[in-house]
Amino acid sequence: MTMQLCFSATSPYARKVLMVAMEKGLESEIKITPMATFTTESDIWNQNPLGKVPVLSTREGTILCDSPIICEYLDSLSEETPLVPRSGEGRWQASNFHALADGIMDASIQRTVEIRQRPADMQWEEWHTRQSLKIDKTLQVFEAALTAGKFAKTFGIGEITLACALGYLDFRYADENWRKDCPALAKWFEEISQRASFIKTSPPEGA
Ligand SMILES: N[C@@H](CCC(=O)N[C@@H](CS)C(=O)NCC(=O)O)C(=O)O
Repeated sequence: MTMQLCFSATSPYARKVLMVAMEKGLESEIKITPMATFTTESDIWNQNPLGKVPVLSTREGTILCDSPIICEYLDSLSEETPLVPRSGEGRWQASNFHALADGIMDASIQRTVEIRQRPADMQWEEWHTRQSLKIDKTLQVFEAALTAGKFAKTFGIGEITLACALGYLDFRYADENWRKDCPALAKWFEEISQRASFIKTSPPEGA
């Protein structure tokens, strides 16, 4: 059965899933269906009771609703280019990097929702500060891990997710310049940004 991906071009989680599909050579098996989010009118509610993208309808027709589980499913479809080592310490390292980079996305999305959905006179400054603290602290963890040579030699799930999280910071918060305190990460990101899967999934400018 053709897989179907409920997608939003501005969602870093959806971008991660599509990048995973591309890195695994599965792109041609997936029909991409754009979905509106943050509205009760959207068809996304018929796919996911949480009203969020991404959602994947699998080869078997099972509906998967959260990006980590979708990535795990796609990775399981072939032994080629495994995105998570199948066993050993590397497995937990990769999964932890995945969770931390997802956390950068979570904190960034919290800020974006606050800024874009909530009236200007109801903005809660402390909330932005708290989310920014999470982002800054996690970026420093990645900066230290990269400097200590702890990134995977291949482009694994942790690296893909981090690339999407940094891409999202550039997309929504370019003026805050995350690069200033993360020189190693900035250099790594410049190289990673040349990958076809990253270029092809860039969010549309001005969206
Ligand atoms: N934990 C989820 C998060 C997905 C998520 O928050 N998606 C956002 C778009 S970036 C969304 O659809 N939000 C709509 C809503 O919260 O109503 C995942 O990893 O897939």
